[in-house]
Amino acid sequence: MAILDIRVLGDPILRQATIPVTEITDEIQRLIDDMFQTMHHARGIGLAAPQVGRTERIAVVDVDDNPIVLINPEVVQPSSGKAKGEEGCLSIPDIYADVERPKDVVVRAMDLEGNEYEVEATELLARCLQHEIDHLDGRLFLDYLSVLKRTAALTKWKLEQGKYPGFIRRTALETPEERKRHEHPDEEL
Ligand code: K1U
Ligand code: ZN
Repeated sequence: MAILDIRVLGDPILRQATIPVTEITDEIQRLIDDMFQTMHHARGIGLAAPQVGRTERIAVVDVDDNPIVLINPEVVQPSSGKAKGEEGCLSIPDIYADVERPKDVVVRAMDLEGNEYEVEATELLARCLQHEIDHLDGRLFLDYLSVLKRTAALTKWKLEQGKYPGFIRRTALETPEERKRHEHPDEEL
């Protein structure tokens, strides 16, 4: 398994629609394993393939220790009731905002064995599933903000983005220990 680099705001791949998966190969299974490891390492509750530079329609989520694989997911039933809640994004580090979305959703997707399933979700899981499916359609939570709030978020992001040359967040090297191990692989910590 591997911790993958995460693409950040400004990388065009985050604005591209993804391509449905037609065959669940060993390579796709490895990608999904790596996505779980990357998401957990980054302390996220979801991760979509474009965030790790891939174009497949795949996402993973893990809310309340309930890991879910989503291959070719679609929201099939959004509730008419809406809810506002705070969102962050592993591709826009340190920027948070309240986003209004359908409160509950039914999502249809395929699992690792290629079996179709539906998940009925409420609260944080519903929000996270919608956030990840948005990534697969090239949408980001910033797109839902008022002009004023989006401008404020983008102004803050301009101050942050220099930390991510080439729009790459090297998640595996975010702690001083990880950086030291990378720079001096033969030294004991
Ligand atoms: O797709 C992503 O960028 C992951 C994102 C998912 C998400 C968080 C909050 C609401 C909706 C979707 C994150 O995990 S960002 C990390 C984070 O801010 C967070 C972690 C745990 C609970 C709440 C937020
Ligand atoms: Zn995100």
